[in-house]
Amino acid sequence: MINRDTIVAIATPPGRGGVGIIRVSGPHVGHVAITVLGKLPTPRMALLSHFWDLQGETIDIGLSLFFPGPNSYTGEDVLEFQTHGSPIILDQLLKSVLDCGCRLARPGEFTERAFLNSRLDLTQAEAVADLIDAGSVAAAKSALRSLTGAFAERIEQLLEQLIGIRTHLEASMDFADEALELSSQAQLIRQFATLREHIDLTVQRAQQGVQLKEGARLVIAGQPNAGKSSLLNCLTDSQTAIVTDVAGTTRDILSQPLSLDGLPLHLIDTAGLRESTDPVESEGIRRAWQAIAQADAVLLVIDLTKGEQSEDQKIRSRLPTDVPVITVMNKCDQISPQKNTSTDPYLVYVSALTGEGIDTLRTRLKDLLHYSGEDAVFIARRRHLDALKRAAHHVEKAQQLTQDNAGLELAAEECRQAQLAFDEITGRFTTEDLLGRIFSDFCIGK
Ligand SMILES: Nc1nc2c(ncn2[C@@H]2O[C@H](COP(=O)(O)OP(=O)(O)OP(=O)(O)O)[C@@H](O)[C@H]2O)c(=O)[nH]1
Ligand SMILES: [Mg+2]
Repeated sequence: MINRDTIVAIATPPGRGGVGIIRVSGPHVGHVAITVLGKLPTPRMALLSHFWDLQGETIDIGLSLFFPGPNSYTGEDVLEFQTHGSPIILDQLLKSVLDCGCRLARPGEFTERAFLNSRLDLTQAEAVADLIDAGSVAAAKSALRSLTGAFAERIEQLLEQLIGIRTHLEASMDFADEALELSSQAQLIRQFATLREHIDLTVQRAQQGVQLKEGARLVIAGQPNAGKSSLLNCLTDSQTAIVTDVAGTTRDILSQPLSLDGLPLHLIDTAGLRESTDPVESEGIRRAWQAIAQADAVLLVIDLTKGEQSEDQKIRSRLPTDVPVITVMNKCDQISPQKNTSTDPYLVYVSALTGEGIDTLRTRLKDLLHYSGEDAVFIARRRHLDALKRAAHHVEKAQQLTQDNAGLELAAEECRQAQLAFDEITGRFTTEDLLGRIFSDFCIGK
C-alpha cells in the first residue's frame, strides 16, 4: 500500500506543556528534514539542532528523531520533532512542515497507515486508541494485552481450527458422491464442537473486554418503594437519587458510574414497575423497560418486609432471558436477624439503609460479570463481539447440517461465512466504511 501524501500533526495535547511533539510520515520526510533541520538525522538517534522556517529563521532548538520505513510506526519514513511545549512554537513549526508540501493528518491516520502497511492488525490498531482512552488500570492493562497481539492470536487460533475443518469438509466433498462416511462425519462433528467451545470462551473474554472498555450496564429494577434509589445511593456512597416513601418517586433514568475493583460499571436506577395511568410515570416505566432490555445485568430489588409478591414474579418473568439477574432482598434491617437460607448465590439479603449485605452483593456482582480482576482479559469492542457471535452462529449451523447429512456444500458455505466474520475482526476483510468509523474515533497525531 503506497500513500503518496506526507502527513503531519501535532501529537501532544493542545495547550502549553514541557514538550510538544510534531510527527511527520510519508515520502517527503527527507525533504522536510533538510528544510527544517538542514540535514537528515541518523536513524533512531536523537539530534539536537535548530528548527528553521522556510525563511531561514530559527523557530526553536529541540530534538528530532528519524525512523526510516519500513521499520517505523507507520511503515513509512517517520520524523518526529520535540519542541518546547508552546502552542506558538508548535503552530509555527507545523506551518513550516505544511509549507514543505505535507498535509494535516486526519484523526488516527498514522495508525491507519500502520494497519494498511501491515505493521498492526485491526485489533491492535483499535487497542492503541483503547489504551489512550483507558479509564482504569485494568482497562489499560487489557488494552496493552490486545496491543501486543493477544486477542489477534486467539482469533488466529480459531481461524486455524476452522480452516482445518474446511479442508476436511472439502476433501470429503471431492470423494463422497452422496452421504458422508460415518467415521468422517463423527470426526467433523467433534471438530465443530471443540471449535464452538473455543469460540464461546473467546466471546466470554471479549465480553469482559467490552465491559472494561465501556463499563457494564447494571440496571436496578423492581416495584415502587422496593428501595432501588436507596440501593443506588448506597452502592455509590452518594445521595444522587431522590428517596421518599412515596411509591413512584423515580421517573427518569439515573446513571451513576461505579468502579468494582477496577471494573467500571454504570449503575442505572429506574422507575418502579407497576400498572400506571399517570402519563409521566408511564413514560418512566417505558424507559425502565428499555434500560432493562439493554442491560448487561439486572438487580431485581424486592422489599423483604413484603416478601416476593405476584407482582415481583410478573416482573421477573418479563426480564430478558439472556441477561443475568441478581435478586436483592432489601430492607433486611426490618426483619429479625434472618439467615439467607437460599442456596442460590445470586439471591442476596441487604439493607440499603444500613449497608448490611452490600459487600456480599459486590462479590456476587463480580462473579456474575465473570470479573476475576486478573490478566486473562483483552480489550474488545462491540463489533468484535458481534462478529464472534456471528461466527459462532455459522459454525453451529454448519455442525447441524453435517449432523443431518444435509449437504456438505451448505456446511462448507456456513464455514466460509464464519471465516469472513473472523477476518472482519483482524481486518483481513474490511470495508472502507468500517475503517473510516474505527479510525475517526482516534485522536489527531496518533
Ligand atoms: N428500613 C429500610 N427502609 C428502606 C431501605 N431501603 C429503602 N428504604 C425506604 O423505602 C422507601 C422507598 O425507598 P426508595 O429508595 O425511594 O425506593 P424506590 O424503589 O426507588 O422507589 P420508587 O422510586 O418509587 O420506585 C424510602 O422511605 C426508604 O427510606 C432499607 O434497606 N431499610
Ligand atoms: Mg426510586
